[in-house]
Amino acid sequence: MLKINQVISAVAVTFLLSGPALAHQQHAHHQHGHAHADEHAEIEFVRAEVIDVDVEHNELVLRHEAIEHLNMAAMTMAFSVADGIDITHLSEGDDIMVKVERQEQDFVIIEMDVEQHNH
Ligand SMILES: [Cu+2]
Repeated sequence: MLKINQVISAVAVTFLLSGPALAHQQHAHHQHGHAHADEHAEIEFVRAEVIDVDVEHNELVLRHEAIEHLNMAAMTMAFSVADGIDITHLSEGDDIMVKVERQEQDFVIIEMDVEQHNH
């Protein structure tokens, strides 16, 4: 049985860890709204973390947040990268912003923004 102060500190730690993420989601939600959540929804930037870089096949494995216009929940998956986007400078753990477009059975990164470099 946990003592009450242990419970309180566990809650406090959870809040501290999730605070910035929650703040970002709320911010993103304001930008998206629901007015554009139809089949013609514009492609929005989504935040993603680089899990793996495959320069040879021009592919990225990303842990991405929910992608509204694709009706896709947050997950880790592989993406093709459009010609003209340079992924050679990316490495595991980088935070990036991407615009993803569905092309037939493929999900393609058509725009990319690198948020920060740790190297
Ligand atoms: Cu996905």
